[in-house]
Amino acid sequence: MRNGRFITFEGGEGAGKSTQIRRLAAALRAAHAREVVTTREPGGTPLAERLRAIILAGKARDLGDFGEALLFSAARIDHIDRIIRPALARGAYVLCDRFADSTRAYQGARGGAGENMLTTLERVTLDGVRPDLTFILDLPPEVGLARAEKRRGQGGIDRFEGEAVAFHAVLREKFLEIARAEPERCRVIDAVKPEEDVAEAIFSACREKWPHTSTEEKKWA
Ligand code: T5A
Repeated sequence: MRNGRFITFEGGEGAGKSTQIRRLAAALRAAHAREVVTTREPGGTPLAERLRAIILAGKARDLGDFGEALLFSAARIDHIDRIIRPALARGAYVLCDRFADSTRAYQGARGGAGENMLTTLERVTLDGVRPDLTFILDLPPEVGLARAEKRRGQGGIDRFEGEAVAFHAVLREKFLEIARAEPERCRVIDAVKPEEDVAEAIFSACREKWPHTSTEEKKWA
C-alpha cells in the first residue's frame, strides 16, 4: 500500500538541499496538505545516524567505494523500513535530503565500484521504494563548496567535502547524467539563483507533477 509522495533532493555539497526542504515543508504544512515528513541520508533513524557518524568521520574510507556504498545501503535499508515506507503508506509527503542517487554519484564517481554492482545493490536496497520526484540542485562545485565552508565556520570538513574539486566536478556530471537518463523523475534546478527563485522553481515543478491535487495543496506557493 503506497499513497504518499516521495520527493528527494540531490546535488553536490552546499547546493541548498536542506534550505529548500525546509521551505517546501513549510509551504506544504501551511497549506494543511498531507502529513509532511522531512528526513535525510545518511541518517533518519538512530542506527543510520550512527552509521552516518562513522562514514562522515572517514572511518570507513579504507573499505573503498563499494565498501562505503554497502554502509550507505545498510543505513538506507533501516531508513526505508522504519521511516520512509511507513510514512508513504500513511499517505505522507516524504522530503528526503539525499537518497540513492547520491550513492550512484559519489560512490560511482571514481568508477572503482563498478556501475553494474551499484545498480544491483540499489535494486536490492530500495526493494521498490523509488522517489516520485527528484530535484537535482545543480551548481559549479566551487560555489557549493564555498557556501558549505561559509556555513561551517570553524567546524572541520567531513569525508567528502575534503575531496579535490576535480572529484566534485565529476559528481556534478554524474547527477546530470542521472537526470538525462530519468527525465520523468528528475528535475534539474539552477541552484546558483537566489534562494527564492530556487524555491519557486521547486514549487512549480511540484504543481506540474501533481496538477490534480486537492484544492488545499494548490495554495502552496
Ligand atoms: N553521501 C551521501 C554519499 O557519498 N553517498 C550517499 O549515498 C549519501 C546519501 C552527506 C555526505 O554524504 C555523502 C554526500 C555528502 O558529502 P551532509 O552533511 O548531509 O553529508 O552534506 P550535504 O548533503 O552536502 O549537505 P550540505 O549541508 O553541505 O548542503 P545543502 O544541504 O545542500 O546546503 P544548505 O541548504 O545547508 O546550504 C548551504 C549554505 O548555503 C546557503 C545556506 O544558507 C547555507 O549557508 N544557501 C544559499 N546561498 C546563496 N544562494 C542560495 N540559493 C542558497 N541556498 C542555500
